[in-house]
Amino acid sequence: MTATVPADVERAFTETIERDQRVEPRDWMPDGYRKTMIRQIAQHAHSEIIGMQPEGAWITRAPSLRRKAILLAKVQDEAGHGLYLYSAAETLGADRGDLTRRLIEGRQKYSSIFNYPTLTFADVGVIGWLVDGAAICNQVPLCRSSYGPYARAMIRICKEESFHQRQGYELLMTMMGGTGAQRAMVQDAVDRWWWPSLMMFGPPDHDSPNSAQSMAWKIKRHSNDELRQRFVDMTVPQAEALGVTLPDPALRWNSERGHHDFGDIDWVEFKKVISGGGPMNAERIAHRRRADEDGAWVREAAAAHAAKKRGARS
Ligand code: FAQ
Repeated sequence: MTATVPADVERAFTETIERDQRVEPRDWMPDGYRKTMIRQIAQHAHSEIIGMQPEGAWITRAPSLRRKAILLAKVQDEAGHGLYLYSAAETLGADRGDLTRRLIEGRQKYSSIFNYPTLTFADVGVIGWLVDGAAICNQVPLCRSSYGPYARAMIRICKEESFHQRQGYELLMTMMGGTGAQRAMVQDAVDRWWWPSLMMFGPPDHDSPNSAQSMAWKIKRHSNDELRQRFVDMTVPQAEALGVTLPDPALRWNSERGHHDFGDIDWVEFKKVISGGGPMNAERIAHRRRADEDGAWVREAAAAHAAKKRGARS
């Protein structure tokens, strides 16, 4: 297909990227670029939708009306992010129903982080602090991603993620000012979520097959390891202020590098989780499949209503 593309059309795409301008849905783009964007945006959308489950499990058990209202708003925001992102994928010619089918059938990925259980209410705070914190680190540069609809969706998403992170930190601050049992609950949640949060940034640069091309197309602006390092450097002082210990004996400031050194990530665990073998993968997908089946009548009714309206107009 690319062979039949006139040279000036292909050049226009290359120049758009070189000049740091945005590629828009109407523009010609290489098949590989379109495929990569659909893959990344779909995985991101699926992550937001599956990502509603770990915290959603605590809505009915939130310890106060205030905490329930905050959590409900956060989980609703995640649904909204999923919807913007599916819309962005549709501008590339993807079909939303098809993307959902691929997710449910295990043919498309979602973030590894959502395959861990939320055992106590402290997990809600730690997800806000660490998981949304990692998401912000990864997504702020995506506001300058070369595909226009994705970059614009990211601007709004990042503003909301920033609120999410603060609510998590505030919840943890409150718990750390509480009883010994509450402080222990926070430390236990930090111990369980720290390493999975570092895995969110993806495999190490030497084992990241998509990075080189995505960086050349300015879809990604920084490598997986660069963003992971940025997250560690940002989080260490926050942990100190909170009074928790990050579960890594190798974590220390390296004045020569001007960064924190940290221990080895368990990439075997990461690979297991992203291939469907994490602690909660089966449950997350089963839940999503049930929601899809339960919603089938709504989609059918909406389609019948739209067809009726079209008929009335003609
Ligand atoms: N989990 O070559 P690379 C959120 C896959 S935030 C699962 O490095 P790439 C907010 C990767 O897809 C979470 N799979 O890939 C929230 C590829 O597989 P494929 C979502 C992973 O794309 C907070 C293979 O490994 N954020 O939801 C992961 O260049 C709280 C090789 O990797 C985004 O999606 C992983 N962690 O870089 C919601 C951000 N890492 O497709 C609720 C946008 C890698 O070749 C509560 N995405 N893989 O079979 C990105 O920035 C990039 O796609 C990366 C991966 C950095 C995630």
